[in-house]
Amino acid sequence: MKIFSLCVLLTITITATAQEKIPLRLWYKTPSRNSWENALPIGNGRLGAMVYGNPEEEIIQLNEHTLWSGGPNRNDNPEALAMLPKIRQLVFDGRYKEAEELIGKAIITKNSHGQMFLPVGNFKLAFKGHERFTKYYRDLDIERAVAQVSYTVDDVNYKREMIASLSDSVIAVRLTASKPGKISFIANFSTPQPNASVITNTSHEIIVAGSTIDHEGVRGKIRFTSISRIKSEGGSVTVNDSAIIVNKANAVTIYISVATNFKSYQDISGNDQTLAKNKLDHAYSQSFDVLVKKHVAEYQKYFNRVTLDLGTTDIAKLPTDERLKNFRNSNDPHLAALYFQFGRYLLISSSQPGGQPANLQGIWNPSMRPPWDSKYTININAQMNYWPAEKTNLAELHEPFLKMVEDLSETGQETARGMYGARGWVAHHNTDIWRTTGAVDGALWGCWNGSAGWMSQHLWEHFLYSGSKKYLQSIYPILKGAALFYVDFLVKHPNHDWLVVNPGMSPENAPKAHEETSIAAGATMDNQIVFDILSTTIRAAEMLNTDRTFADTLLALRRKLAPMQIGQHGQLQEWLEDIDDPKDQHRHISHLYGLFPSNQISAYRTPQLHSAASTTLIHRGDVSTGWSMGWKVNWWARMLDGNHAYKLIQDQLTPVGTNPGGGGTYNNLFDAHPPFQIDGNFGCTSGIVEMLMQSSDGSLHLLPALPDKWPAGTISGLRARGGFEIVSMEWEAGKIAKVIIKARLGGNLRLRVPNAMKNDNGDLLKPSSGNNTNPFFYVDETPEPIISPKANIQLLKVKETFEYDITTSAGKVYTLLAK
Ligand code: FUC
Repeated sequence: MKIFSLCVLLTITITATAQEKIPLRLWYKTPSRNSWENALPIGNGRLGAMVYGNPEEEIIQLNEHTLWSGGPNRNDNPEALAMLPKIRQLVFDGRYKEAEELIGKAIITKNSHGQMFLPVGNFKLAFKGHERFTKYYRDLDIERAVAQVSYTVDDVNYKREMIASLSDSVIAVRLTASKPGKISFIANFSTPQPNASVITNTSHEIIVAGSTIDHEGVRGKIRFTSISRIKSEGGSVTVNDSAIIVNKANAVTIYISVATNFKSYQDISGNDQTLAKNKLDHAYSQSFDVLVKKHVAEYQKYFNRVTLDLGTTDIAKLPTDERLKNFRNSNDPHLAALYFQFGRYLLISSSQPGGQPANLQGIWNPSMRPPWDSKYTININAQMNYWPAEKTNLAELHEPFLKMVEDLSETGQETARGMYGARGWVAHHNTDIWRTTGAVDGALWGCWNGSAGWMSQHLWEHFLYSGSKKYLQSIYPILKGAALFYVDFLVKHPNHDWLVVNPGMSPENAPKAHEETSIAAGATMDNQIVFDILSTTIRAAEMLNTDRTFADTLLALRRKLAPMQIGQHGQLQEWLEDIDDPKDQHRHISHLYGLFPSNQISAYRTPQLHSAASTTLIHRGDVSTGWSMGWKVNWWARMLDGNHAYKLIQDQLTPVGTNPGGGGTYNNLFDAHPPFQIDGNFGCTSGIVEMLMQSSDGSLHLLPALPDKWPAGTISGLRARGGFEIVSMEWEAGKIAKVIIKARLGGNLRLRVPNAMKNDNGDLLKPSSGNNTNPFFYVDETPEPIISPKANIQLLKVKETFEYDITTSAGKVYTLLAK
């Protein structure tokens, strides 16, 4: 009897430890000091702030989403049109160096190479004597989107809480102490903006106002105003020329607002002063507690839609920086879940409807000369930011990006016409808040013109997830414009019967055989993107029952595109010619666009291409820049190889500086290119979904790439194409125990699972047969690849799965259990 009770007791204790809920927090035992990459990000899509948490000097580094250098401008190069035939001929003749030179003169802009996203400045609070702190703690609670700092000085416990209010458009800071009259500090504001002034007033305000800088010949036309106002409870508040001095207060609340005159890429007629004041007054009339309550409710409306539990081990009790250091060599599945949710936190904080899309740094940049201008690189990075949006149930937050695509479809028409004599619209490899669509940086990067085709897929995906025909109707002209460009721009290759993009490129990679230039005709990624935008437009026209003749034109064009090719090493060819170097480890593996985010390469439908993609991935290696590793998590998930995908998560969740020659992660869990670039965060969040659920290959596929490290877990709230929502899914020993799926739109649910399932009433499920009748799961057939006679293709072993067809009705919920 005694032995029995001991056993019971032991079991209970072990289970209790295992199930102890570790909150989703980034927390540390040390302040950030002067390291921006240790500070913690808060944001509401309009305002971003980095909180340093230093006891003796708090720094709140501020950003506003529309504070950019320059003003409305265009950067097309009008010389392109006349030179286009010559450039094309040089490329077809293999005279790449000469082509590159001419492109540098005639296609690359002579105006702005893109404007910069800039900081407002640093709001600082100096606390005399607080360098003698003990019991230090700071965190970012991503379940509530609140940052907190606490410590003790001379037996007084001090606390700071900070939010970037999603409901009230201000940054709010609350200072409290365990004893009355103990809060004394000096507040000031320093701005790196040369055309701004800082003043204080007797309303206990610090006002920063000015205009942004000129850059690359474009006049700085953004005007901005920031007002920080201090509300003190007890004590005294005095003001001098540059600072506000609070003495012996019981508690203090600080409200910070920022506004600019930016209304749209072509309208800067807003009144920054009035806007900043109105926002501030509105927030100031509310207590900090009320603001927090409203903010948390608004935040959780998004955040709580998805939960992920991959299990918890004891290491999860350590501070975040220590967990990061240990991740590679420990078993910390909770950190992977935290990192996944941090990606969602970052999207909620940096991308809100009506605002600007998350840029290379989201909404967090302290520098007047940020890396790559902290703008939008649209040959991968900006798209990657939005990969998690639909599938992690944050579809509304896709809006700023989709709106940017709409803007570009307007500005890019003039670029298409003026530079290439083509209808429709085009954009090159970068854009900025002014929605410039010219070619920048230099021929090696800037001459790539595939972003319109790629970005348009985001609009299409937004439709596939929501099923709204009204939305499809509204975006059809944008899809059509991106396709129309290719109707006019594709040219016949002199040695093949194919229509190709010329000049084009496989972004940023410059093979020896092309004289170490990146210029190409018919690069695989270009072909894949054209295939997608033509297919999407054809499909959209069909679904809207419109434009049949145009769709037929596109269909005829599509037949003339070059198919994918498998080269001599068994690799997916990056270019039209079989010139890949198996030792090439370039960070861009653009031709795998066809594997992810596109679905032209599939384990089930195109096994030879799938094998070639795997060879390419192996040649290119794992460790690379942060975003490249983030993409690789998604690719390995599409290879259905969970363990390799997990290996990439390990490589990514490695402290920056530890991966020789590659990226990693900073202590604040920001992705390191290096330097900080947010795309890797979003890419990895998307990749974790792709490991647990995919819906791009004709079915809803659950646990397609589960690593051995995550044998058991639960997830709720993911969204799939066709309006299906995983209400919850539980798996054990790598098999699905139970899944509940909501069919928002109804229709056939084709389910692919690793183990046999049954209905919760015990009924057997119908095995799948024929094509999936659900229109949102329609997949265009990938043309047969051309295979080099030298290629030795080893088809990959694909794990057995079970596939069912379940007829669903709109709004109904379906529960399935392991058989
Ligand atoms: C592309 C990449 C770089 C970097 C930059 C912002 O040019 O090749 O690695 O991510 O964008």
